[in-house]
Amino acid sequence: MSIVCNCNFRRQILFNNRARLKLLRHRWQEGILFEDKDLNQIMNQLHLFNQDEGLVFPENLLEYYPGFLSQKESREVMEKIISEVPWQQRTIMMYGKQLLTPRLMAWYGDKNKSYAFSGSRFDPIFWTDELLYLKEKIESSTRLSFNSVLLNYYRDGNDSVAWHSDDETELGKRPNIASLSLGQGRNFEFRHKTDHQRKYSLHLENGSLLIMKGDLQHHWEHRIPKMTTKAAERVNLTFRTIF
Ligand SMILES: O=C(O)CCC(=O)C(=O)O
Ligand SMILES: [Mn+2]
Repeated sequence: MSIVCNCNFRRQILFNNRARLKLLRHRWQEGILFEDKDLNQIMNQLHLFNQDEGLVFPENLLEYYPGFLSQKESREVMEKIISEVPWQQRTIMMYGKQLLTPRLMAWYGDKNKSYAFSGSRFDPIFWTDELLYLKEKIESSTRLSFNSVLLNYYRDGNDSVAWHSDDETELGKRPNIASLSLGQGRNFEFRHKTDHQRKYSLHLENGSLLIMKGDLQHHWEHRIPKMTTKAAERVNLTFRTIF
């Protein structure tokens, strides 16, 4: 896991360790046991750095929980989802042109929770047991609730998602979006809408959970860029609330 910014490498490490520490604290609050050695290792690493540096990315916009699912469970869930979901490659409007999405997609959720973006409308397929299990696991850990999920299937490193923000009106003003990553680790890049020099990259690992919240979608765009090296498949699930 690494958060990369164009300013300070030490801050990246600090961010990673704090995010991990927060996950462990969170698990502790949930009454889930974790190994002391994990915590000690992280605390020791934290002491290597200047405590005053602060977080690179504000915690009120973003939380990152690596290892939300185990490596093994993540791979198993990914294989099942890939084989069971009726994937579609959609036509969307981007930069004034009709383009095929460079990835496969599907939309699941409660009845009547349709979602439209970039000129493409998705009507929901009703929850499978697998997706319902993941939704409930995320809901009980985060104390957030969701009624739908967008699935993206990146077949290899050539698949991607272009710069965008998830700011459609049906998601509400400050949407909470829980993004579960399975399979190949990929870089998730953010840039500020009015200052593209303010750019960050978070490596989303197999089994990690990212919570996007607050004003993130209002002020920042994100993307998954294509990879220049050979890459395996990845599935990303973004749990959302449609109002
Ligand atoms: O694949 C990801 O991690 C992000 C996907 C995404 O941003 C989206 O579908 O809106
Ligand atoms: Mn998005």
